Amino acid sequence: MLPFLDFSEKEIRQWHKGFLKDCPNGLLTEEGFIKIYRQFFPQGDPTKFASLVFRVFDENNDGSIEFEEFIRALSVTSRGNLDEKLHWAFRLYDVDNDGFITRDEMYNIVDAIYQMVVSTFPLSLIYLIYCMGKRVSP
Ligand SMILES: [Ca+2]
Ligand SMILES: [Ca+2]
Repeated sequence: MLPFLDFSEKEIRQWHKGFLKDCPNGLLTEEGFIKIYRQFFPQGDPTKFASLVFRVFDENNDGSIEFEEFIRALSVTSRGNLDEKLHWAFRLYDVDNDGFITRDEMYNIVDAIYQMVVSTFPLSLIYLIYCMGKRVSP
């Protein structure tokens, strides 16, 4: 089906089945994406973070995540090599897509993470995520 991925055909079929269950028309909207995040972070507000991640998933920028985009992002974030993961994370931070991560973009993502996890995790963990993020900047 999609031979360039690190998933077996069986795994891809399973993901596809789950994807179609959540999105019968084969398209995951930003709203639907945020809803998924809400299930994982019911205490916080993941809206901002989910929107930022949505941007990276939606590679062709058409406002929805097709299954191919979904599985590709999943493949990179779970099984990609370090370069692929860093590249992916860089795109997450570089909101205006100009190839640089500015201080504002860094604050933006930290703020998004903070809103999402503030009531779920202790502050020390948020700081840790922030430090991990710093290592991604060029
Ligand atoms: Ca898309
Ligand atoms: Ca930028």
